[in-house]
Amino acid sequence: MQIPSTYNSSVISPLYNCFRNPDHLPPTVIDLDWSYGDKPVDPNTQIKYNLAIMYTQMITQSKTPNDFFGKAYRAGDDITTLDGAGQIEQTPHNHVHSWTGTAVDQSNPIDMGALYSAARDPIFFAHHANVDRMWTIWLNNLGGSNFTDTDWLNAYFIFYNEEANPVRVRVKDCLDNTKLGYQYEDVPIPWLDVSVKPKPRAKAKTLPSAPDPAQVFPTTLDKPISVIVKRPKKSGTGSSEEILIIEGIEYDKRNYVKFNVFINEDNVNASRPNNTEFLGSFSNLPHGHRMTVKTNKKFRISQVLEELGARDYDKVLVTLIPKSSPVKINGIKIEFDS
Ligand SMILES: [Cu+2]
Repeated sequence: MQIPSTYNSSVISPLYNCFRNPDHLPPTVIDLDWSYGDKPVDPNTQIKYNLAIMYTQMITQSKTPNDFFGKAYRAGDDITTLDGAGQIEQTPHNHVHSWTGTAVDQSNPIDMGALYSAARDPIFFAHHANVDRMWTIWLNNLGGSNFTDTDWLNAYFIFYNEEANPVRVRVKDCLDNTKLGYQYEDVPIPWLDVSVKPKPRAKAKTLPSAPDPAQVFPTTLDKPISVIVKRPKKSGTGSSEEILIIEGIEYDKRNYVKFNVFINEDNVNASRPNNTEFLGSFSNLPHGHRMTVKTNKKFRISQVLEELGARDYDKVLVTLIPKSSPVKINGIKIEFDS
């Protein structure tokens, strides 16, 4: 879980890039939910956290293609009000970018830490190939399925072939990697093992008092915020899977944005990424142009509440911890999965 040595030798490797965070060169172990300013932990502990993060993101939080990939984004859609990026795009994808990039100038990144400059670093291609590999693992090992939406299947991109002629390649022609002539090495995948799954830090707590979301939002997340959110009552035959929705997260796309989210955690400082109370994070990698966007972040919480011994609670405590410049947030609610 570190930058492979072949990417790190300026003498022998064209894969070397000088614009990487000097504190994150080998043998430093990557932090898959890294925030600017995070203090390093010992390598074995970091590996334990990373395995727990992968279990959460790939198994607990990614039940459908929309969970994994994010909501549909069609030509003509208003991109300033998106309904949410995919779980994997956020964590680990975004954090591998920002962890690898240099921390020299957060407001003007020229490296893996920003969307517009990431592909200047050769390690970008290994990173994205690995995200593709996560998709294949999700399909083959975790019962995932591809989208059937024809807008997605027929979407196309123009590439140049080996004779330098442009060719149109459709998404539906790229879904089976064996047809593309490659397969991933059959290596152990330790995060598939249930033993790495996050464990509750403390079970069945008495929740501290905190305001109702309506008393707090809309607000700017410039300090930790805790609210008590009512759970919906089940009626009818629809899904009983509850989704925590952080609504109307508003920020400028040029900015690095991150905040962490905890559920039923009365002592956030004691919580670690391998605790069930840590739901995950919201993040944005800086883009090149100014654009104010509004989006939502969703977490599946039914299984989490069960594991926290809170199945029968009628309310949950949600805590947001800012890890970047402030964002505006419009509200927090819980709905059944639609
Ligand atoms: Cu990327």
